Amino acid sequence: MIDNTSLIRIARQFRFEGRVERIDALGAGFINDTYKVLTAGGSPDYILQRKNHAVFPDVGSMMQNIVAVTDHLKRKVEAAGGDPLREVLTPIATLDGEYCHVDEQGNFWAATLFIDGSVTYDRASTPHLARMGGEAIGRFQTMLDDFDRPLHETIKGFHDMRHRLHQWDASLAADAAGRRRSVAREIEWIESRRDEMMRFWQMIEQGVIPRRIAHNDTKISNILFDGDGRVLCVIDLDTVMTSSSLIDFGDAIRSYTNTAAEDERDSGLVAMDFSMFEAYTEGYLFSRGSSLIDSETDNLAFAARYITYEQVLRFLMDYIDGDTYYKTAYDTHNLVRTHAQYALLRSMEQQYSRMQLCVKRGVTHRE
Ligand code: GN1
Ligand code: MG
Repeated sequence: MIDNTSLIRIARQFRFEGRVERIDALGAGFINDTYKVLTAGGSPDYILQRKNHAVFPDVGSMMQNIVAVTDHLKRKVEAAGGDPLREVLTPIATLDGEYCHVDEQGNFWAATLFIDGSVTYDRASTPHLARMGGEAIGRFQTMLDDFDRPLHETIKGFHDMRHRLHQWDASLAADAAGRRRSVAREIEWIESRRDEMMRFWQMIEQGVIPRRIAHNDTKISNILFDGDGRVLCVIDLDTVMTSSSLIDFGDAIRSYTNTAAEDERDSGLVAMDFSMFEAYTEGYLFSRGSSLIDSETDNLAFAARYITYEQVLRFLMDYIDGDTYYKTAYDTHNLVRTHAQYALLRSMEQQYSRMQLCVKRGVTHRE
């Protein structure tokens, strides 16, 4: 925990308007630590974030990505008559004109403008919210279609199954926390699906599914909504990189459709809510359908299984490694997450033909 005096000292390193009055811890991210900086009088408030340097080896490059992408998005929003300060994240520079401050302990800090009147959700409470979320990610991707500067790879092989399975094999071999034997059944969940998951990734490697710029972490809590359930702004741009549009769709489905929390202990409560799937798909195809090629729409439904499988793998791998990546609140937290995420994957597998039909209907509808 960082004490308030240190936080205020760090906040002073940024070009904030107004005097800092209070700093509150915020949000429940799995990776970074997030704070809200409240300023006196009518000055804007800010978000201050300690970026996880163990997860992001080059925070400077990551901030370069974020500045370049938000510049581009702001131009698009402005051209469309929108409000770039509310509809796009605004990174705030440090007194030195950088976008990242390194404190005495070697922690990396970055700041953005706080967007007033915004609400976040951990789960989609209504299909309307899911539809709006789908539309927003579709718009986000479309605005980045003509972004033509190279982006740094902030996390190597983030959604690359070949890379993930390499890491997985190494984790099993190392068995760093001595937990491997206790999770033989769970390991089998991963092993038995290796081939089908690699087949999907190979389509991206071979260019059958085109590489495009994507957000890569589209869970619902990374979207700011207004009080009426409309999307204000897509946040958490740490992983904006080249991957595939399908990855964003899949990761959103993984989160919007879950009937329970990501760490629900009773995995019997976890399932994919089909009405949320339908609504998200409808919204996404509404704003994105006309930009996608057939190989993308054909594999959209599978992308949800792909990303959910990847998430089972990542939670289980972190448990086997001894909880070195995700924040955990108790000893078996990553194992509980593994079980809950696996229940979601099973539910998707059971509803897969319906999911495919729904995408097909949506696509035909748009033509
Ligand atoms: C992490 O940082 P946060 O909470 O937005 C993770 C995602 C996972 C997610 C699981 C950089 O997201 O990939 O899907 O947790 N981000 C990173 O909830 O690893
Ligand atoms: Mg994140």
